[in-house]
Amino acid sequence: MKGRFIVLEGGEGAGKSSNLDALQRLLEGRGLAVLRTREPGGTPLGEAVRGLLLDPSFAGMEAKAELLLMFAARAQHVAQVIRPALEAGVWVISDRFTSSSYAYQGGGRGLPWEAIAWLERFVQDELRPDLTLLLDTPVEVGLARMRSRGEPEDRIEREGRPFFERVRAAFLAQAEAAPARFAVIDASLPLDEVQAAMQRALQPLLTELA
Ligand code: T5A
Repeated sequence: MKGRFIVLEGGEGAGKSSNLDALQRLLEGRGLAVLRTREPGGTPLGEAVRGLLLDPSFAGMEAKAELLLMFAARAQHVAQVIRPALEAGVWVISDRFTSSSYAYQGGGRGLPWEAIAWLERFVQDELRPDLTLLLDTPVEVGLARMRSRGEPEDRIEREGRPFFERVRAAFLAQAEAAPARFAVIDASLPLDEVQAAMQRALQPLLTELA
């Protein structure tokens, strides 16, 4: 049986990193082989591209260049890591995927959705996540959490609040358009409640295994 492809999405500081361990433990506890990966990144080439994308010294990066770099990293990630793992029956958990391109480059930067949809088909063919867990918080909550970590901001984190409001709206619009493939989780709740909601959202996929 093929593996399943699960993506964790959300705005800055929504808590993806904080919840990935719990998600991995939950799946491994069911006896599943799990591969954890991230975007942009996930391969040596993708991680090098991530460095370019997040480097604050490229402050003037064109939105179209940003979009194409995201998909360049994704093309390598899909071919080298995600597809082979799924074919081998491994469950893949990715910290971000193409929904982030629609949210950040589409919603945030205002690039046309048709261009992103074309790149999605070109790079992924029929590959789409089985389930996207969208960790949703009010923008001010996410930004306050992000800043409380005290780490230097990367190029994208330096954007202003209106940008992140557009990103949030674009994530929610995707979830509304495809409710069977998205679960929107209130990530402003305490971590144990967020993780319980993630577990409930995964139940239909886990039930298929029984
Ligand atoms: N990008 C990516 C695009 O523009 N287009 C694309 O196509 C793709 C794939 C990647 C950047 O690239 C952009 C989006 C991003 O800007 P990233 O590292 O994946 O960067 O994304 P970030 O959102 O920057 O990830 P972070 O690690 O900063 O945030 P997380 O993982 O969402 O948040 P986390 O878990 O580190 O939590 C932040 C803080 O909040 C606390 C944590 O302890 C931590 O201190 N916290 C909570 N506190 C209380 N209650 C909770 N429920 C909490 N959850 C977390």
